[in-house]
Amino acid sequence: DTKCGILDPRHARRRPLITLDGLWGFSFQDSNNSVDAGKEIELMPVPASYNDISTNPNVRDYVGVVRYQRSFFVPSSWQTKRIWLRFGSVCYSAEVYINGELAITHQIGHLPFVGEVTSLVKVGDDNDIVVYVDNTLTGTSIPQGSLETLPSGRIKQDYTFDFFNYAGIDRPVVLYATESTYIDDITIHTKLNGTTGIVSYDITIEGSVRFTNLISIVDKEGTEVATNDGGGISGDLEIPNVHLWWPYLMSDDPGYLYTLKVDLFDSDSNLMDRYELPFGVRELSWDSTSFKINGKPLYIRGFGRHEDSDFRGKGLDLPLVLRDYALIKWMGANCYRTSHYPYAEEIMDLADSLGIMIIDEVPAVNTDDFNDDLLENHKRSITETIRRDKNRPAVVMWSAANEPKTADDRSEDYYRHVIAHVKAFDQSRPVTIANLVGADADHSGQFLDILSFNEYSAWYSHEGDLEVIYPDVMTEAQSWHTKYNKPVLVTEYGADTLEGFHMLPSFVWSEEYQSQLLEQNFRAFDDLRGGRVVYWGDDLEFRGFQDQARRLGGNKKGIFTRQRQPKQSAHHMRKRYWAIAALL
Ligand code: GCB
Repeated sequence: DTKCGILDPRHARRRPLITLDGLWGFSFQDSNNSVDAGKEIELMPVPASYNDISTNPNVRDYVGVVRYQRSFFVPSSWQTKRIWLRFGSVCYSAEVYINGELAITHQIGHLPFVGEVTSLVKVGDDNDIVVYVDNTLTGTSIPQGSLETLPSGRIKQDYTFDFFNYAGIDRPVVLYATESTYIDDITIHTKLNGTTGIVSYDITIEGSVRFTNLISIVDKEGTEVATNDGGGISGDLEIPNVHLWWPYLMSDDPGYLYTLKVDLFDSDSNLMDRYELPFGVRELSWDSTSFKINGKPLYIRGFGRHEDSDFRGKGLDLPLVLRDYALIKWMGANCYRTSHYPYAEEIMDLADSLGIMIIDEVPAVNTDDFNDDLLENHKRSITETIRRDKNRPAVVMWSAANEPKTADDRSEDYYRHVIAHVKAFDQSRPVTIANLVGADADHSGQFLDILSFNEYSAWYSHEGDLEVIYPDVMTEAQSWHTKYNKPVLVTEYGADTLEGFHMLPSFVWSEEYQSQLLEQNFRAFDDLRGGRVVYWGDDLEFRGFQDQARRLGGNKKGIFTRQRQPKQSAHHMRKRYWAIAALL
């Protein structure tokens, strides 16, 4: 149900919560596909993708339904409460059974979902949970894929994007309890009036108990700075001399967060629910040549990234999350795009508090058809991404798709609907699409606020000819700007590079070639700057799939290895990012 809220229960202060992370029982359900995946692996960690845990290629490449199972105890103190089950994400679709009864279904990976299970669980007793997870991608799933039957009879999943289709219960699973009446959703918007921050809030309460509520804002030190004195579930609060939310290196105290506290009382003044929403006060604006935060032009120093690592695939791994932020700060970067799906809430929380801006991309990568079912799913992926991330100060832009086929005439109507859907939820942030087609052929730019393009000059065309980069990038950026008169962002560029492979004069795949390729791009970015173009670069090595003979174990364009160590190019880009930060 996308009408209800998806508040993270970990920010609720009166809700008991039980984590269901740990080892679950695991089995393959489709014998025709599993070949002899069979009993290879009978336990599976949650959170994690299941593909790389075993040594069996049939486990890695399995297509179809797998079964996760475990038991859990619900304490008797939950007797009078409503009980909820929440998944941070399951790739791709999930059917959840509690004590043998269907409790929740959900499709589309990388997004949280929740369902009420009060009537299904036995309180004060052991319970059984089974989750069927299907990784099959189809012509209408987001992202899309298709199935192929090989001569051996094995069914193979094909898709056109280049990162491995990891599957499983990739993010934490929690069971939590509320009273019968509880805070279901909170939406806030912030703006500035001189030095005063204006926080508009809109709160949804579910349940039938008569309630009163109290809303207040506390600063980082815990001091109350505004309160609504007990009235109303929507309105404005003012913070005089507001401490603004700034990106990393744009202030001495980046990522400043206040907390919106919502208290819900019954008619006897008993506290029924309390939610503490961290938020930042900042205002975004954009025109035909620039993108500003709190009135200051932004120069985006960033990356495209992936949730991707050895063994875990896309499974949440907190040491890795912190390592990635350490690298981002070391680089002097201030932003990344969640290429090509929304990242875990734990990752997003840190972006908010560290001041790392996010271009939040929905999972629509390489959509290449324009049917109605696909459009509905695409819109739902947007609804669910915005529902989850709408209050985050770090999210400064929505990316509605990566490399869609926007040269196709039918894409015009399709993207008119997609972008209108984003705008119906949120007009405070600009919307972009990371495009691959040239400006001349494109049909999407008319609906966007910021134009983004991916370019692989001297890699997918003119391999080895570094001198083509400067004119290519200049022409491409200028033609986007000329056609639509909007700011332009370079969302991807790069060259696959084998760590430790050196060659002079430089040669494709060498560390020297990657550094020189960046250098040529930087030249173009500098000449394009003049307020008109903001840009960013490419990212991390990640695991691909084996259709790609030109890849070595995956995509190697990262300036960091998959083990999160820098290549020569990272030092190079770092110098530039710190130099740019110092100019501002
Ligand atoms: C792209 C895609 C990205 C790929 C990259 C590449 O344009 O957006 O997902 O990884 O190209 O390296 O081919």
